[in-house]
Amino acid sequence: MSRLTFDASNHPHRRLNALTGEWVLVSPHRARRPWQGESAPAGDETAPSYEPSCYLCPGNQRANGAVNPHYRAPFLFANDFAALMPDTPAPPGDDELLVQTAARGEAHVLCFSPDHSRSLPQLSAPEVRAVVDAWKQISRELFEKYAFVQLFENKGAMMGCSSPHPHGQIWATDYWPTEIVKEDAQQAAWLARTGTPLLQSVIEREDATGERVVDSNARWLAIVPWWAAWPFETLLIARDPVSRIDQLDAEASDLLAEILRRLTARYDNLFATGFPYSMGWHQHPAGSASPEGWRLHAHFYPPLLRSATVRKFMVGFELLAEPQRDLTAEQAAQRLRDMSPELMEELR
Ligand code: H2U
Ligand code: ZN
Repeated sequence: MSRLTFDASNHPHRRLNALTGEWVLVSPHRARRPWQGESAPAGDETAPSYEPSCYLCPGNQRANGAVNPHYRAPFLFANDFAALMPDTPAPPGDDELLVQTAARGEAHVLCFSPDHSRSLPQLSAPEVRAVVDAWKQISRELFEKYAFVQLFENKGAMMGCSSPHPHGQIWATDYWPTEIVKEDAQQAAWLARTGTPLLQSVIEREDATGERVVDSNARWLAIVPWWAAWPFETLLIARDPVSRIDQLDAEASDLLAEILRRLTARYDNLFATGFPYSMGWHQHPAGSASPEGWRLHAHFYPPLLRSATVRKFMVGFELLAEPQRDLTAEQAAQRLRDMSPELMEELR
């Protein structure tokens, strides 16, 4: 028999990810383990603005021999090693055990800036706005042909990113990828049950308590979601009823650039390093039965836990059973909120 009352910052519990329907185990008492608190810079010596051996810098030759133009704004090109092709034949689909299906699409690379050394928090507001505009345009074009468009950025060697030159990728598919299938079903069910889009309900709740808010402006809300699995995972949600990035008006686009700079600066400031992550946009897939249930949002999944070099591994129980975290979402949000939204001097 237990006479203890539940304390979310002390007692193990599970939280439901409302967007995917999956659970995460939270073990906050483990965060009380002694913490050596190292936050030494990872020794990123300042990169040059132009790197002769970089595949992505202006004027340089790529791995397949193509030469980049001397671009001065975001530069988009078709991925030379695309994971998807527009015209692959369908495999035979008649085996009930070894099941396969066609996968067609396109992959592109978007260099955020000609400058090899400056990523989102180092770019000016107009430069980040230019990235937003490039995302809007390529997304609109690809959704004319494909069922889903994934805009994303892998940042940092720790995330398997192959080049430090600031860039993102765009993959379009003629099918709904797994995460999108889950989010579509969850958002449709919430709208049907409550009459409100799921992420609108999240915004209202998070604005009211502020506990998990990291940053906010008139058009955007950045939170550590209730169900975060990665230590400093965040969710950036549009306040407007939009479900595709190309629906953002000029002011929402400017304020997106602003909050992206502030959020990524907080990340970099946290461990005084170029903070690695995978981030990407979720938009309503073509053919969704419930596009009104969708709300445009971006996920940031950063691996770092305690310092520029100490990362969280999703292994053991996490890999075999379900994701687990020590730090609560509220504690992580507090840490990020306490960081300056202006990049620290030595990282500029
Ligand atoms: P990452 O940084 O996440 O590794 O992605 C870089 C992408 O750039 C990767 O998909 C492509 C790779 O195929 N690429 C080219 O298309 N051409 C090149 O010359 C180098 C890299
Ligand atoms: Zn470069």
